[in-house]
Amino acid sequence: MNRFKKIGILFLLTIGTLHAQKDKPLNIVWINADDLGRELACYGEPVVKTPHIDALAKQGVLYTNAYANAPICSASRSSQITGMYPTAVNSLDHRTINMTELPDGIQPITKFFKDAGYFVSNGSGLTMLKGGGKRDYNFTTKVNYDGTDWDQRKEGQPFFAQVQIKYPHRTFSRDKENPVNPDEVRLPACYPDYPLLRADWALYLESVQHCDDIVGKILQKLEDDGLADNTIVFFFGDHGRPHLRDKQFLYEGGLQIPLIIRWPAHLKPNKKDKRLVSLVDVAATSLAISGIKTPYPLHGKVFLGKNKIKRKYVYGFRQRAGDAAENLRSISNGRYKLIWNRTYDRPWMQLTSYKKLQYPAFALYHYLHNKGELKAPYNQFMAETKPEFELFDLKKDPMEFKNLAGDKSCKKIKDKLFQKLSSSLKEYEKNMILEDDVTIAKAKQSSKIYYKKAVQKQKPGLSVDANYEEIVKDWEERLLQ
Ligand SMILES: [Ca+2]
Repeated sequence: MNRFKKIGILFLLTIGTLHAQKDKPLNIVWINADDLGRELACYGEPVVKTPHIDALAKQGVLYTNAYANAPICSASRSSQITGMYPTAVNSLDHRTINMTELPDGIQPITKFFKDAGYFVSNGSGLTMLKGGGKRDYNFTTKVNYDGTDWDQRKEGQPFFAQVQIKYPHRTFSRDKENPVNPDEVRLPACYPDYPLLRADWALYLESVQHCDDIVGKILQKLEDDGLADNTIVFFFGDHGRPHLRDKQFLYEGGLQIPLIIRWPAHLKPNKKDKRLVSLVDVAATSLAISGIKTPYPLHGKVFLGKNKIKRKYVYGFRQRAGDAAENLRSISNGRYKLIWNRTYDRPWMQLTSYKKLQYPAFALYHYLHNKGELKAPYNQFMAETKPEFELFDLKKDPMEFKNLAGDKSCKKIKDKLFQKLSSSLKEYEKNMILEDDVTIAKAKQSSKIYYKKAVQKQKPGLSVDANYEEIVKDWEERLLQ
């Protein structure tokens, strides 16, 4: 064989190998941070130190308009793992009491990955995938994972791996190496400036820094395992930040999430993407870019790859959270948001034992309000009832304080959003079983027991019957020393 022929064969062999590598399925990793809002340096948050997540954003695309569709763990996670809205899988009530199987033949997306030959895992970031990760699904259908760590797969097997990070979920953890000074934080404008709230916010940011540490370790593991180049990483929060008017509510702080995607050699690095993305889309997109089809259409929309579609609206869903039974829905086109408070007869600040225990702001608002000292516009949140509709111009009023629902000049947009929301809900809510009074009473009773036990354990010295003034004092002793 002459020299040129040899080189020619070698060239063809090389091309062949490259081609085979290109066609090999890519691995998918979801890094899911519990209760993480967009309070990261790469999203413009001052003071907080998040070098690993910032580096990921530089290597990938940062989504500036990504939203969860339920502002609470279990409902959001049930939606993430099915690619369906939480109402469609009867999973909207937090830790649903009367759990059902997934309806209409709906399956967790893990099944479709497994059927396609993927190793499917769910590991805890805190234990570097040695232990199982948080599930928190509100349905009885089993979600079968093959393991906790991609190391456990067969040689050459592609994987769909979830990494669950318990930070920054409350109870917050101090970061002794990089403490955040409460005097230097930028409190969101939807909260009044009180030392207690600054201290709580600083602790939140320190917990975000713990989250960043773990993200760094997981990305390093991918690198060390030689997998960084053929793995698509999705990093996101399971819903918005764990603060008073945020988590559990359909305001921006409850639904806004960070979303960063690194897809080597496909997505141009260090870019921002302004498109509306819903967290339910991550499932549909992960399957589509892996070439996996589902036997029924998912509610999530594909936003990457050749079959991507533009999403015009994002939806928000809220039902019972602990003792607080609600029925709230929202729709947003990115500029205007309509919230439909179907349970308008009750206050926003009805008792949530979890918030009473964990959120200094819950006690502080009640305490200040009782004294007539909670100022406008913050005191709106203490009203005895809600309006049935709230319409906000997110550009002019990002803190959502000025309700435009009764404004004549906004009638057209309000009607348009309501029409779209109510027609969409006919489809999305058809499998939602509303809890009856007996079930809600059961939830209230168990929340009461939870509060009693937790106070005795976490706050010795504080009476279970302590009033809001006493609870605030207790928080001040804990946080303002
Ligand atoms: Ca959560």
